[in-house]
Amino acid sequence: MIDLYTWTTPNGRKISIMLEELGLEYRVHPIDIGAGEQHAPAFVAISPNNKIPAIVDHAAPDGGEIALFESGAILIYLAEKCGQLLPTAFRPRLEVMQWLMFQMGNVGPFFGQAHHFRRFAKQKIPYAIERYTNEAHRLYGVMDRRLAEVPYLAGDDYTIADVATFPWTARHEWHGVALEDFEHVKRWYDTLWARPAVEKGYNVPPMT
Ligand SMILES: N[C@@H](CCC(=O)N[C@@H](CS)C(=O)NCC(=O)O)C(=O)O
Repeated sequence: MIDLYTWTTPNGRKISIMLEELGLEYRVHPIDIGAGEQHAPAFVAISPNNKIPAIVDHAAPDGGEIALFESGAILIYLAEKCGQLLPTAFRPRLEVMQWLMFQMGNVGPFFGQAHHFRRFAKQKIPYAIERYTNEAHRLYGVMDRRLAEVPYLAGDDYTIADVATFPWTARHEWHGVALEDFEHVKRWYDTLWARPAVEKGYNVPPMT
């Protein structure tokens, strides 16, 4: 059994989608980050950066219990635990790693800033809105060129690089991007939505 600490945000949804893909049993613990629950000492003991997602796996491959934070690390852990969605061969594995790191270092942080300045900041700062909206468009261009060549971000197969990136693109309206302007991303996006595990995992925890 895996305990999943999560909220209705892209980083949280990566892990519920992954758990659904793998068919692992998990218990959901909603951490309401709008209400400050990420700062509770019991949660910080599991996730020292006080952010969701985090997991506790009570049956780690070494026989012990393991707590993990950082969505990229959690995806790699779950993929390795189950031997799925992350190839072991040298070059295919590196393809996945580079597109996963592209998500972790670019897509997540820059789309997140775009959401903050476009939707949540009380003061609307044109410079910040333009900077992060432009960067979001540039990143869709990178993905579109890649997906013009291959069906999935890391190549021929669906991997954790796709699992990590999908929930961010599902918020395309929030970062001011029209998917129709990026036809290859749109094709990939529609393919992923058609996966039952993606649809199920995306709705964890349910919106209230
Ligand atoms: N790099 C981290 C980022 C996690 C993250 O930013 N989580 C957000 C929600 S999507 C959060 O918990 N924010 C609460 C806060 O910053 O106080 C990951 O990928 O796990």
